[in-house]
Amino acid sequence: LDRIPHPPRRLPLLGDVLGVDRRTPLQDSVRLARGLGPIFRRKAFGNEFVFVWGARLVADIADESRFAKHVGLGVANLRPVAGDGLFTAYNHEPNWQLAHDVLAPGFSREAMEGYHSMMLAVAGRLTDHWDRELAAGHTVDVPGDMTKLTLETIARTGFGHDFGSFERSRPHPFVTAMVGTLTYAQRLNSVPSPLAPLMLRDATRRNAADIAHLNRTVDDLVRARRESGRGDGDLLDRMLETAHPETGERLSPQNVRRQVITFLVAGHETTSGALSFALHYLSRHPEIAARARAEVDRVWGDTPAPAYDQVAKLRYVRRVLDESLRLWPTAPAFAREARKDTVLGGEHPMRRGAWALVLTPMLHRDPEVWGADAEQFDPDRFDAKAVRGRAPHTFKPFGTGARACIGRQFALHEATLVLGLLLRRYDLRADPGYRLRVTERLTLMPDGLRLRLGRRTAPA
Ligand code: MNH
Repeated sequence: LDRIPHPPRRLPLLGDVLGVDRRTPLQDSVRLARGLGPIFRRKAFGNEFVFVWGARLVADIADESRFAKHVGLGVANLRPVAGDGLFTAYNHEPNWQLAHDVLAPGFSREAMEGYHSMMLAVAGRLTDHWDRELAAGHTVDVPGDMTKLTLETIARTGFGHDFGSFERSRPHPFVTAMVGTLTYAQRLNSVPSPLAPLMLRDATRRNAADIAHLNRTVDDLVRARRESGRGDGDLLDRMLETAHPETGERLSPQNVRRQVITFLVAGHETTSGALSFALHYLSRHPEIAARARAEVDRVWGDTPAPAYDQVAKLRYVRRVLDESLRLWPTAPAFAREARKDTVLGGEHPMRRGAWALVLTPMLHRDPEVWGADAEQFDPDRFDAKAVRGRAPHTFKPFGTGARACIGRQFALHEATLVLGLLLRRYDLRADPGYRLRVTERLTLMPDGLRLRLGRRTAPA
């Protein structure tokens, strides 16, 4: 451990808390990483965290025979919300494998094809809303509207539920409660744990109310389904009706509640951020937007409702999305623990159970992989030839290994479809005064991003 660099000025009890901002722990770590190199330590209130981001070390820590997911920090802080749901389950908890096996078919190609028309319908609500804003001469609230879109998409496709987000002027109370629990979980990391009950008394009370609200929403939704019968084999049907193919076991009611919360939260917040960052970059790079739109016109023609297969054919739009997730992976870190005593990168001994955080935004900017212009937005980094030339484990927005994101294809399909529809319909105009600011609540989101829309100018 002694050989791992850390910030120079340490305070006796507090650790490396100088110059940090409780609201931006991730961006502070990125700043520190630039000075300290591919592996470093940060100490806060007696806890010491190890971060790795150098491509060589990350490739090693991705080795599933020696390392596995670690449920720590932000993820562990969500246990009171999501319990042994898929995202927050410990590796050894039997409900992880059970839920994984029962729910994985809900993300197969066939299942995705089944969600497509609902995704299209939700996107139609968004464009109706944007058409009205455009006609009224208003700018649009990008993160707010992307959150409405992605919440409605996961709620309808997964659970047959309609939150009515686009009919509301304020965020749905479910979203407010969710943002509350995510923000609280992040704050817990920056408070000395023995003092947390004292320092966060009001916040803790609010958090309990937020969790109660999430539970109530989900219980209502499950009750409605039990009364109305089946939902065409959606995720909720699988949770309620499907037995494990080998053991015949089913999810318990308590576990179903945790899975529903997990999917409603994990299934929209990060996709919303990814879409928002992509729209920001498209508005800043008109030449890239023009190229993407030309592809949409070529592949989709003027069909009002692109088919499932026509989405994956938007190769360049997909590269825009990948490049946005490279610079701002909206789930910006994941933790790995040693499964046995081992040596990381041939240099750093780790005992069984020792863990480190992978700092994805820095991995995605490692100049040895991405070059000296790694800060530049350039979707061509993801053309087929460039991808083939890159080492494995250098692009990890969806985590790694057995515990990697189960919703990856879902998110990519949804986001590519929506970007295609928006590019085809609008000119996206940046506010020249806007500087990208990123808010953190475990996930990342561009703060205060608004765009001015134009009716698209004549087709190419
Ligand atoms: Mn998702 C796990 C990122 C969209 C449901 N997701 C992860 C992990 C990352 C991640 C990183 C691994 C975390 C860890 O190792 O601790 N997820 C994303 C991003 C997007 C995303 C960047 C969108 C862009 N995720 C989605 C969607 C869904 C979803 C959409 C559901 C419909 N994700 C999950 C679940 C897990 C997960 C569930 C936990 C999987 C497991 O541990 O088995």
